[in-house]
Amino acid sequence: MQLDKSAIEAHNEYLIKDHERRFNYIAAEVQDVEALLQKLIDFQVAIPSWALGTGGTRFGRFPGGGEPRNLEEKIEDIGLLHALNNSSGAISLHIPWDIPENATHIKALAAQHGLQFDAMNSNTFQDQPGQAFSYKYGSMQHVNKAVRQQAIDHNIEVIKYGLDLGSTSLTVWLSDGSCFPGQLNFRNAFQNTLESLQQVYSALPDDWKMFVEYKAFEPNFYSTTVGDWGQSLLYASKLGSKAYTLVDLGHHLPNANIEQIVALLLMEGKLGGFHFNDSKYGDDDLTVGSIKPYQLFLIFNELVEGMDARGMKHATDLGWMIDASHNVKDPLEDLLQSVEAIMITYAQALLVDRKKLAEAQLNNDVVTAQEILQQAFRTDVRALVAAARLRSGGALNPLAFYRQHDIRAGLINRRGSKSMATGL
Ligand code: PSV
Ligand code: MN
Ligand code: MN
Repeated sequence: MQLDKSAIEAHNEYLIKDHERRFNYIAAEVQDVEALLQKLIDFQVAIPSWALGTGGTRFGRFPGGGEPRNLEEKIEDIGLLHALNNSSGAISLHIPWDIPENATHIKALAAQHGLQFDAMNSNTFQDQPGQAFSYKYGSMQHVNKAVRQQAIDHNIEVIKYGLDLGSTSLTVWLSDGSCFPGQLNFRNAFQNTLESLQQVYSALPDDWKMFVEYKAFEPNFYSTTVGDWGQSLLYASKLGSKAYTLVDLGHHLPNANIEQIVALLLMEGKLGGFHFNDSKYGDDDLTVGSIKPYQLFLIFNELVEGMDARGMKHATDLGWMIDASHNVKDPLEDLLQSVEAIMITYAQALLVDRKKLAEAQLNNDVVTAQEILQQAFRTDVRALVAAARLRSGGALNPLAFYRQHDIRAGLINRRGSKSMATGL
């Protein structure tokens, strides 16, 4: 299904007067509104192929119907999001949840929807049918070399799938670790993991990046072998210049200062990928910006500042992806909300008066520094984000469009009320 462009135009026409009034008000406040709009237009966030169905917990899953039944339908769903917001122009695949059997066909289909292939994700945290060895006690850290080799081979296979699709990065998230004290020799687990990652790294094409994603806990609850940014940075540094740390917002211990972590990783040139979500307790994978919007702003503030300091392009020099799960919401509505939250927060971070902030810092003027940040955070930038969407052919209000056109009902009609997408 492709969205009818004339329906989007009609929607925009209906909302345009109200939009222009709000846009003119905020545009007058912004220094270089054209430059800001262009940055918003350029910014794209990848959607993971596993986030298009309802997520579950170990207590259950409650699918709402019309979920994509295969990779083609997942691409179609992301195409729909992208047609509405023009900011979701990439898809990230998890192997073997979504195997592109016919890469040429899948690539062409994605291109029809204006989508590129973002990072490829490997999976050595679940056992697959027919697999020779179990990952129960880890994969790349495993005491048995044959298990480690199986995990290495899988990652190399994932790179091959990615090459066929035009992807240029591999994200490795390992659930390796231990559940009880004494279970692991920490140093051996680290060394085995490093050696395994080195094997994968040596199969990485020259123009590819490898992202090492860390996570403090779950599914292991005593130790995790890539448990924090220190460990990830150690691996990435030892691996070489194509290896980077990936920050997933939900993967920290409570109250971690993620904005400081981001600043230092950028300073070291070792921040490569970013997974957006929000959380109250752990790796909750909730809608971006739904729980701690000010924290998200502070993180974006460091991202913009740090990337500018290194001359990095905001839109392309980091791998941006949403990594959220939807237990009670329509996944597509939730993803629209997440993308909107990202764009709003990015726009607010672009509004920070960096010259004045630097002056305040040099003068130890704590109050002014806080005022500058909060001034940007408290600015209603929604009309700026909508204007960027309008210019690139999207809908002024994607969520309202989605509801007015009863898109979920159409999907249920075609795919059935019992369809279940693959993923966690
Ligand atoms: C692990 O919690 C994680 O954040 C990794 O990125 C996985 O690939 C993804 O979630 C699976 O949902
Ligand atoms: Mn993640
Ligand atoms: Mn996670």
